[in-house]
Amino acid sequence: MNMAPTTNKKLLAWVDEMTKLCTPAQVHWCDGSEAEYKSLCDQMVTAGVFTPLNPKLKPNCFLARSHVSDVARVEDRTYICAKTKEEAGPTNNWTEPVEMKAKLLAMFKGCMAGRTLYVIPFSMGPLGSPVAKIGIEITDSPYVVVNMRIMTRMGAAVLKALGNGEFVSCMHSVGAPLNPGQKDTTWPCEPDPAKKYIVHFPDDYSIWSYGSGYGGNALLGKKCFALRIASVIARNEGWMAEHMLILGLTSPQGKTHYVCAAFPSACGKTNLAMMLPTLPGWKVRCVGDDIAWIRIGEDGRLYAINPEFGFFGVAPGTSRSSNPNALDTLQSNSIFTNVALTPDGDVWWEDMGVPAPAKAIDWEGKDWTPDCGRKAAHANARFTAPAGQCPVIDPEWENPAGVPIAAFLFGGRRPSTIPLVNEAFNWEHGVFMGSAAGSETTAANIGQSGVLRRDPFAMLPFCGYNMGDYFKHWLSLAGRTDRSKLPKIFFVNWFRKSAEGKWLWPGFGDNSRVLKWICERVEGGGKAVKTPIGYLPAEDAIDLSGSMVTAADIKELLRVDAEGWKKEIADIGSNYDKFGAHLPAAMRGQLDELKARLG
Ligand code: SAT
Ligand code: MN
Repeated sequence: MNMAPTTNKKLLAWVDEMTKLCTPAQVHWCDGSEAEYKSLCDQMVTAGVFTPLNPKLKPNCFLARSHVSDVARVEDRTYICAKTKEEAGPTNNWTEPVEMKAKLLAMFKGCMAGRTLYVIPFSMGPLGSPVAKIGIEITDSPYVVVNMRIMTRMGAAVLKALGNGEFVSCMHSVGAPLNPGQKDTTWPCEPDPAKKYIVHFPDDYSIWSYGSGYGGNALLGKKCFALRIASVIARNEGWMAEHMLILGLTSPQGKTHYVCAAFPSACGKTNLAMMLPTLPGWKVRCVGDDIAWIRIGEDGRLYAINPEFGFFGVAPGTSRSSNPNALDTLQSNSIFTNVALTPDGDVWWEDMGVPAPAKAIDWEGKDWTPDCGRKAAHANARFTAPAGQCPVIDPEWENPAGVPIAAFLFGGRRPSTIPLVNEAFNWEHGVFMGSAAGSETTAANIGQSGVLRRDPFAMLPFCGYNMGDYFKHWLSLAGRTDRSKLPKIFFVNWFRKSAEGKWLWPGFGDNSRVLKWICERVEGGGKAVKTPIGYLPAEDAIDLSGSMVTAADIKELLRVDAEGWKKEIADIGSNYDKFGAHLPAAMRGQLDELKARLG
């Protein structure tokens, strides 16, 4: 046990209480140093948890394989334990908090036997930024410690910044105590899905996660803190915690606009965030790929920071053609989970854009060949990579004040009805667009493929309170600043198909063509036509120079499909019904006005 490097009474008392509850063999306060990282990685290599990759190909990189029962975030085991079910709202699981606390205390009792309890001080946001917030995660997983060091600013400097201040307490255990003499498994966890719990207490800003060691279930700074708990803090304090990428787009003339975009999972957020534009002379720079914390600045504009320090990206599908900058980011100092291992000690996954190796070890640790009928990597295999290694990381990405936001984008995977890009008439109409967002499910989602799932603001799994009240919070921004300073709002859809089922839009780097029009609109230019659904680009307004998109395709991409919209309106309306009295009247009003405009 190392000495507690803090005099924060609340923190000392909490760590003491949790140590007594979980009865670990030892306690380790993480200092966040390189030496500590190395020693934990070495320890996991010795234990067989980590496989070091070939240092010539992937220096300082490791591969981990999770238990087959522990491969993704588990939404059905995720709870928002507000005082009442109504406060949690219709889109969240809820249990009465006193009852849930009792259940958790029983589960955590003795749960770290034979293991080390690690105390991880971390900052979401640049250290010392007035916008940043500090969390302390307690975990019994060294895998979590090393991932947290990549994903957050972590260690001794955070404790110093914390002083005697407040922190969000994040309690985590893999839920696999070790009896004396018992041999550990390479991925300890609670294999019974019904015994995993990811629990949030919005009233005391605390998180308890039990039974899983994977991703957002275990790296508690990300979805649990920076979205679910932060959305509650943001509502209470008058700012916003959003599931959005942040990118800077620079024109050939050198003018930069920052854009925040919210898309449900499997819509290419990481790809857009670090895109290589096909339009000559245009540059995209990445501030963040997943989460934005947004505040009103002194000048009345909205400013965003990326609270994270790394990328936790989906590996399958990441290739030279889909996202060359992500591939360059993960070449060193990265952790890979549930991808395949090649004979030369490199990693491989499906749709990596390089030929499959003749043989490999798959994500379950089994021998694999291209014709064996199984996928080599799990569909939700991930890389954890330092954001600072991204070749197009924005020079302002660690600016403690954030970057000024010119536009918000909402989007989803929508094969029909929704046009390529649609600009809201005003703030309220834009909030309506966000509330109506949805995406067709893919094989990467759990459940049936090809059904439309409404995912307002891409926050369905991440809003820490009643989503109807969250819509209200968005609307309230208009009353907190000069309306003319608010970002313009757009709805985009890269996934529209023709009647014959062919993709109409190339996507990826060609999305820069849409971003260019958005920047023109922000600057007061860009040709647009007023339609019943919003301002659409005039037919020749999108720069298609050098692209394969035909005149007929762009016409179809920008067509108002009145019949489709009637169905859309009915579906949005029935989704609204579930919010009852919590749905702001302005949202139903927007829906009625849209209906009236369509005639
Ligand atoms: O596993 S995470 O929740 O961190 C990421 C995701 O689900 O997109
Ligand atoms: Mn996400």
